[in-house]
Amino acid sequence: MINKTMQDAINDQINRELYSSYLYLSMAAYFEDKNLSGFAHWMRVQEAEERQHAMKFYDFIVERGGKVTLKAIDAPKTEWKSTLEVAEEVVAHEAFITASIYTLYETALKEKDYPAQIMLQWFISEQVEEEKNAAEVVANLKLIEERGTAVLVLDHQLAKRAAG
Ligand code: OFO
Repeated sequence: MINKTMQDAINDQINRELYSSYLYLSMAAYFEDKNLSGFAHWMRVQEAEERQHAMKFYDFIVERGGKVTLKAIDAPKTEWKSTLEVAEEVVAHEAFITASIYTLYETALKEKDYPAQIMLQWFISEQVEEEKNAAEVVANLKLIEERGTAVLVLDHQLAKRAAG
């Protein structure tokens, strides 16, 4: 059975994952409004992944005989200055999530919660991928300095990204 310290920490992480989902959905809405459907698609894929992350944590608590407690999700930002600013915010947010996963892992070590350590290893690997993907978009955007047609080429490329 999961102990209270670990349960509370994971419940907080569920909230962070759901906030991530909400933030990325807000970014998708920003891009839809700018008619950048490829970027919007990228954010929709990210948004769905974050809900899956939240559910992985949710299921883990349930499987370990604990109680999921949902908390209020903060309202996300709705406006950004540019496409680059959004992408940079995704990178910063993923770095924040990575730090929170590491803190959870440290708690799992301290609490000698071995199943939580195994479960969190999946997230540690996933974060490497998430940070890399977001950093690539920032690098591409910087490269083309947001010049009209080049942004559209990148938009087209992102539109092909498969879910999962
Ligand atoms: Fe984007 O990361 Fe969740 O965990």
